[in-house]
Amino acid sequence: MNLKKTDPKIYKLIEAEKKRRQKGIELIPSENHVSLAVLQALGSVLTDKYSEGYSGRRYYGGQEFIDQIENTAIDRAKKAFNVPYANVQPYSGSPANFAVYIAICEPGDIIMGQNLLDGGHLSHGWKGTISSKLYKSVSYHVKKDGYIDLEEVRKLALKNKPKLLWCGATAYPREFPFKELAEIADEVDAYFAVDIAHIAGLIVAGVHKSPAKYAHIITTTTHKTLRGPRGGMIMITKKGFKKDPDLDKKIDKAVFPFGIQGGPHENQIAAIAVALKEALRPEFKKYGKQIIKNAKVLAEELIKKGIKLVSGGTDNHMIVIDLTSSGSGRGVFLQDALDFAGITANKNTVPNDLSSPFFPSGLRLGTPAITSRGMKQAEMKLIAKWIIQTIEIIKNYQLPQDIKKRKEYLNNFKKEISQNKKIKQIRNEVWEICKKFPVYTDIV
Ligand code: DSN
Repeated sequence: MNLKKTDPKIYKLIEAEKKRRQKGIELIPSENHVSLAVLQALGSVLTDKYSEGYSGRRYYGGQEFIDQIENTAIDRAKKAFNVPYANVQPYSGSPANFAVYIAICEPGDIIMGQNLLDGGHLSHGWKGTISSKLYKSVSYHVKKDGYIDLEEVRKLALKNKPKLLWCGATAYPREFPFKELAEIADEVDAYFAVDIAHIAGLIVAGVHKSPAKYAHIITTTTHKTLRGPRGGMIMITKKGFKKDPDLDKKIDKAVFPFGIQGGPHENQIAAIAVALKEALRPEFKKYGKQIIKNAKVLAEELIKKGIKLVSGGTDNHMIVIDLTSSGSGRGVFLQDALDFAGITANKNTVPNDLSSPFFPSGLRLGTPAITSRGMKQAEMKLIAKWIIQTIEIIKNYQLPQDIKKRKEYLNNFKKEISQNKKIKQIRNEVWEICKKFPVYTDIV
């Protein structure tokens, strides 16, 4: 029985989601549209298989083909990122990062990462998360200009002597200073782990520098610029093995059986293998270049109209709009209004945000998904125009100071915006453009 007959409710919802994507513009920088080949591998019978353990040393029988699939994914990851070791089993990025902690830290050890409000990731020690409860977390920040404050990183590292220094972020639009951070980590004998989740595809495409020479450990998700299925990987560099020849055993064990998860999802691993094959093709270099070209044009167009961007622009696939000049906590209005206009983006904190991550003062945009659809500079100019028009439409809405009043205020805002003529017009214009750029959403 196919899905349509077995479960019409879920079938219809999936179809509705496909339509939403086809009719709208996806600007969430951590999302992408995978190829049909990736979808086929992900939706394959491999989902049935239990394969706890590693190739050649599993706890279940029937691994003849699974081992070959996982080995292929590992070989391609090693080639793509120029590293001698890869573990492709982590379910996603946060679990991968957690396996790194388990492998090299003891509870109570000091870790350092980029502050969340400055673009850093939750799993790099943000307060309240398990990474800050089990380890003593010290956060570093960006400077007024939006670039990582290397002087502060060095001061904090010398003072705190961390066991682990993270580089990597969820909202950092500039190239990461791998070399400089590695020098600081080396100075205090810390492990230097680089989380390349956002930029993995850009690194493979050769349009962002690689951390392979500088880091000991590299973690990543596989579904952002790399354009694979949701998933995670942990890699060890030559430098990592020099620091700790047992690092591979420690990482393997931290993933399974002593750490973060049980059986690997081999359908996901097969789909990662397919995505890596695609990323190793020459066309992917063009794709990476176009992602950045598109982001730069989008940023320039916004700046021309007086929109403030964190760090004043972008070097990668991402742009962070800073709305603080018109009041704090306004990212939520822009995200919701754009949603009604058929443009999906996500609210995000900006450095020194006086509001909270749930009501942040910024909005994050990214070009990986629209570039996969084939959109180029001309479309970026249109998208910038629509965003600027939407910013104008929401300009008089302000978040109530009283938190209890926010829900009702936002509900009213959404009601009004959904009826706004200009927003409806943008939605129609978005749909007209989207028709020219179909998204692959069917498994053949
Ligand atoms: N949630 C991811 C992102 O959007 O960047 C990171 O975990």
